[in-house]
Amino acid sequence: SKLNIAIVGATGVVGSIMRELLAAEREKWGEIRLIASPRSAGKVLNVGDEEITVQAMSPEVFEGIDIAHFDLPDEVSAEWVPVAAEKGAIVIDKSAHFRMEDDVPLVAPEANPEDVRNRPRNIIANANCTTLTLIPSIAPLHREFGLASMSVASYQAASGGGKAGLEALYEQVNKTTPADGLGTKPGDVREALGEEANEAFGAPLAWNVVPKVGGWRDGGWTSEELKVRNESRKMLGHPTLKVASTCVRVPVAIGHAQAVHATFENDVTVEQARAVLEKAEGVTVVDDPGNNVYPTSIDSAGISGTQVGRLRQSVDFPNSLEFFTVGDNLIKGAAENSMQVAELLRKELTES
Ligand code: 2RA
Repeated sequence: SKLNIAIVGATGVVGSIMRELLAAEREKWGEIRLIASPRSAGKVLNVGDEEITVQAMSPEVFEGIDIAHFDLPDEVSAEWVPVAAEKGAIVIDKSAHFRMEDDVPLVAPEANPEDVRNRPRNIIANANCTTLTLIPSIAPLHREFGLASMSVASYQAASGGGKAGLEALYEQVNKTTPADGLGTKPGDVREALGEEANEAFGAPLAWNVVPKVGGWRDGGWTSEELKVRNESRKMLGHPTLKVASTCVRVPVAIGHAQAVHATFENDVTVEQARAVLEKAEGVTVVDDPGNNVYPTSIDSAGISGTQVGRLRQSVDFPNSLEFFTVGDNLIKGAAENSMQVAELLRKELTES
């Protein structure tokens, strides 16, 4: 029989994409239950044509649910994910809380689909959006050529900060339009936007590029930079992978981009790498630079999977490649990966 699904955090920006993705494959699933904080309970939301009333979070609301997709702040997931699992649901959790725990698999189908089966706590974690938009290209290259190290610089969209982040960017852009001459003198953008423009991203994002994503950690690192390192190591099954990362917020609505320098154990040519990427799941090669064809953030918005281009042989480093990759941070970076993990579970539980 069909599996019953819960979307927990149904009213958020990722929750609304989850509802769209579910509507597109509605026939695969049983009941769909929408769950959110008591504040949102009673709202009616659509999954396709179906109108579903949002229910408040409680232990009982998970009765009869087979798979629960969670998209909640870390501390709320920490409390409620074990409750849902206790009630018998397999939880796919998008928060950072469980990701690095040894008895919780961290799964992207392009890297380690087999790990879904190893879930002693009935919890499967979904990685951070920056890691998830990198994995579809780096994982197949690692399988083929053996990744030794990577250096990653990210260019992350405002919607990584949820609805509030996106609204903050629009507000700042609207407040600085027309912008003739703005951003050409020290302090002019800060003055135009006022102190409150520091709240969402630590510095104004309109007309700016901000080298801080997430919270500060020891040694001057940000939480986001450490996630790229630690989560990549775990999903690639490569605990000694050398990773350098710098995470940066850019004034873009949707689409996390990354410039990657990757060094492999084995020889690799651009032609070989391109052949691997062209066959890889979740990757579209967009790489015809002479015709201005390369991945850009705006072209990734609303699109499944990731795009890769600007593929080059490193000039000064042996066995190394440079490339640029972009993916919709709300789709492959969150909702789509969660749905792909659910699909692995559906096949395991209903087709074996
Ligand atoms: C961001 N990675 O882009 C975060 C969201 N999980 O802010």
